[in-house]
Amino acid sequence: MKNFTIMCSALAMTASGALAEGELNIYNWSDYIAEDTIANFEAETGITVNYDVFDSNEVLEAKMLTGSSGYDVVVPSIEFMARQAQAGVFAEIDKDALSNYGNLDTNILKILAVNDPDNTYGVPYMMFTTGLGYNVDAVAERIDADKIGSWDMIFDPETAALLADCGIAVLDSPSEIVAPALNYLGLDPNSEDSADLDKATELLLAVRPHIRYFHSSQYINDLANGDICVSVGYSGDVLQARDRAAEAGQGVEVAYAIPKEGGQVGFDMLAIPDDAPNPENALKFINYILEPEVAAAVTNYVYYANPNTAATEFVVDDVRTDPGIYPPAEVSANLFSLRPHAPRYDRTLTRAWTTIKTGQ
Ligand code: N2P
Repeated sequence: MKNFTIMCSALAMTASGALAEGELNIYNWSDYIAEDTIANFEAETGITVNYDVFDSNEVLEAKMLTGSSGYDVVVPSIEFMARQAQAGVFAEIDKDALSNYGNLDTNILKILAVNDPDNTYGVPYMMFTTGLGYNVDAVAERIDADKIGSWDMIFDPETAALLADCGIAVLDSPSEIVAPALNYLGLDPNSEDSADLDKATELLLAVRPHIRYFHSSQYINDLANGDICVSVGYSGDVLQARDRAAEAGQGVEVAYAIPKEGGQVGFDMLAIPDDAPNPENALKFINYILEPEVAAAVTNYVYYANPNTAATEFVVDDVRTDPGIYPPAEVSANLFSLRPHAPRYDRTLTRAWTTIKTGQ
């Protein structure tokens, strides 16, 4: 009888706890959180998390602009978030509800405020660069050493032709591929001039026959397994591929290079849709991510740098000193960031991207 009473009260507590704490629906990039972050948050708060993933800003943007996504926390890159915020998609962040907000790097907040005045709609989650992932041996067998770690691996038809047989993959993201193509041509990566876009399209069409596929997350496993030898990829994703290759023990060595001609540096933001069903739980999650140990654990697991000054002491040495994760000043000087597109340019870009992908 006594056991039964204890059982009943335990059940009542669980039920009332679950009801009181409720749910949280998160839509994040794939391979972008530590394996235990969500479970730890659930254990600490009693909130039940539904966690979905995407792999490109364009996919997330389509959901946000349609509305009624059902999500409470989403993670757009800053240049996409800025435009979506203008369209009224996001709720203002209640910073008073974020006791850990002061852990954020104030210089980074200032940079982000250029696109999100007063940091109204977003809290920075992680930082990334977009560069080149490659199979060290396969590439060395095929091209000259001075081409390795250069955008020539993707944009120079002669170099790409030498790599085509071992497999080239490219992100399925017009914004993040056309920008480095423009930069490679010596043009402004943020140009919205249609003559510039034509030049970038021409460049990409010239290498199109050598590109095996366009996809924004498949390259992690394919690089790790040796099924492709080069991919345009996000810094941490390529470094995760490097680890998966080492763990598989099949002799595949993967490396990441921020191209010598320069590459994109970006910030992904935690934002709350205006129609989020559980906005209070969204703030609890964002505040949880801002805890130094939590942010550091994500960085240590996914190999993306975080903007949390207080977290740095918890980032392991190998990660903190990896130039692919925390680029040194001389490399950073060569990086560019993206600005929000004008809607009109965006439509032209989408058309150009279809031309590039279909190769005609
Ligand atoms: C995670 C990719 C995040 C960086 N897989 C691109 N925003």
